Amino acid sequence: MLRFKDVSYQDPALSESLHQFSKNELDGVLVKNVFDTEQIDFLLRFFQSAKQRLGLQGSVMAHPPLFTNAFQNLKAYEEYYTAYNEILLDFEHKLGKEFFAKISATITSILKLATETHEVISLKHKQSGVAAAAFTFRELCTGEGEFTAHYEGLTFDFYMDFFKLLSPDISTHHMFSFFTVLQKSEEGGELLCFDIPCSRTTQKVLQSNVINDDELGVIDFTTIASDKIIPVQPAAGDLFLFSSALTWHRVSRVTGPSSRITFGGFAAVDVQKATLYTFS
Ligand SMILES: O=C(O)CCC(=O)C(=O)O
Repeated sequence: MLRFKDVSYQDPALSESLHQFSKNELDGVLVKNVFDTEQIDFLLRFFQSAKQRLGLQGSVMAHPPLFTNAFQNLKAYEEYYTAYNEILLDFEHKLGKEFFAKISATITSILKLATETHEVISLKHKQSGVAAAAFTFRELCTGEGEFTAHYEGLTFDFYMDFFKLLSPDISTHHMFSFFTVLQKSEEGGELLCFDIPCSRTTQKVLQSNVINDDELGVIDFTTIASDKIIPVQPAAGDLFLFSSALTWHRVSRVTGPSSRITFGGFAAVDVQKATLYTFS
């Protein structure tokens, strides 16, 4: 059974919960009330204006230029994502140093406690030296926006060539996701985690939300028994971190009038477990 825990950012039990996460005694921690309304509004306004400046429409997902460097067939997206990523990397200046430093320090202090590392660095591309944005915005628009069932371990095995281009070596088994909700949709856009083993080598994605597992057979994540589903319902300003490399999850299609907007990224420890690397 997946082990998730809720804890308030102000609660002295926060460090203990994050310590348990670092020891794999918890699979996820929902940290309540990390960011206040002013910070959330600021991030939202920043994202909306960046989107407008880039002429982006519809749902937006993270995609660092690192991906476009690694794969020729993604060349068509290069301009789009390079511009998007530049804005993210430049975001410290755009938001104001102090403001950014506070948000970044809050997230990194949580990530450090969650991994028992002392340093947090952005992953870099080996040849180009381009750093991945530590955080990104993701918007799921109504009617089309969703994340189909996946776990990052499967995705990262698929993109192994991409990870070889990164410096230094990170442990993709121990990577995790973190995000804060900036805007919820009135309906849909729910994060659903599944109590289904992640066998990594025995699973094939047949179509969106349907996989074939050598041991478990065909699984349709849209019709799965409710006792295998753990819905996670972060409110705006909460930060959720979970071991996404080894947890099946999906975000249901957004159907309410408002889009769902989150701010977060991925984190992984290097093979020596000394440094934490963030990327998005
Ligand atoms: O809700 C989000 O922004 C992302 C959820 C997710 O699929 C992930 O972090 O891996």
